[in-house]
Amino acid sequence: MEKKVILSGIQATGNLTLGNYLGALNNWVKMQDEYDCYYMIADLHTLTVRNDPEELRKNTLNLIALYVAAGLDPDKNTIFIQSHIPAHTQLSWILNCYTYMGELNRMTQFKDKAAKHADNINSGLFTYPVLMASDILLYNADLVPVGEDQKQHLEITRDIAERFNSIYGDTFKIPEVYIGEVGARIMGLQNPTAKMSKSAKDPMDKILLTDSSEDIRKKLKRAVTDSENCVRFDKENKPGVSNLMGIYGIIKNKTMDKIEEEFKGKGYGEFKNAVAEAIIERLEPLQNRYNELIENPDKLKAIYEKGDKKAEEKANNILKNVYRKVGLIVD
Ligand code: ATP
Ligand code: LTN
Repeated sequence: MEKKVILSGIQATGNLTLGNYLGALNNWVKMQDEYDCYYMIADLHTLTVRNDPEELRKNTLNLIALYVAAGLDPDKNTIFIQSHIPAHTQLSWILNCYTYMGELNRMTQFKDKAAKHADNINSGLFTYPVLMASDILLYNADLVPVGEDQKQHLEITRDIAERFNSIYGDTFKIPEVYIGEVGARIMGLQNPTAKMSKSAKDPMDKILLTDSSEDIRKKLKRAVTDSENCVRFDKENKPGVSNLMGIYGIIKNKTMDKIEEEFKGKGYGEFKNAVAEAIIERLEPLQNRYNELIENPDKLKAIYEKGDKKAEEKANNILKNVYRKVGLIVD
């Protein structure tokens, strides 16, 4: 039987956080044997906010290194760069013509980003979900593993695909969102009611995958908790502690009950230390592999070139079919 197809991606907006790792990458790694996986660097999506061009190029390569360092085997997965496959922007134009302004207006990511970048509410930011739908539909993806925050974008992708299919007959596979059981939403350390985000301005709010052990300890020490001094899971009233428990639980594979038991009668100081050490232990092998790869740009290039080639072939076939269906002349 043919393997089911997975596609996902991450924007090249900066160094990845523990949230990206636990919510996305860590789940991808678990899927690489069972599925035919396509993982891209969403560099075109990154352009929806202002970037320094050199930074963007650097972040794109760093991200490829992080994918591999986190455990994605380039021989098993198709790792590629979105902008290298013209079919993404080509399909995006077509799908724009099948997407309503009203639908895009409801996207919470658009509202959030528009509020954050009030001086640059560009139309790319508005049509971001249409490009994302193109990314997914070009590969006939069955499953799209993402964090909770991307669920709405998957819903609009399905709506666009269904609309297109109902006009032109079966064309696109309708993808399912896959949200991992754990790590779906890691919150900020300083503001535990908002998700940890790699583009957050406050460095204390996020743990980067490349942070040193000292930095991780420092950030955990300063993480916002509450005055109860009791390790108890209660997302509503104790968002800070609950978030740290969530992180610890994923890394140590422990339930919230088990963690409460482990830290019964112990204060936040001891608990935070344990969380910091767990993170450090998990990230160490990843960082070693990352440091090795980043010194070797030729190897990174070979990885994405191989991925680009495979991705392009598949995407072009689907794009051609769409061109034909809507009435464009194809050879
Ligand atoms: P930005 O700050 O640039 O918006 P981000 O940190 O939100 O970036 P994205 O590139 O938007 O990251 O997302 C990459 C992947 O990581 C997506 O699958 C997203 O759902 C997931 N993700 C991002 N932040 C978190 C988080 N705090 N918890 C769990 N998953 C997350
Ligand atoms: N918007 C996504 C990144 C992304 C993506 C995709 C994820 C772009 N294209 C296709 C899954 C499938 C995000 O995580 N912020």
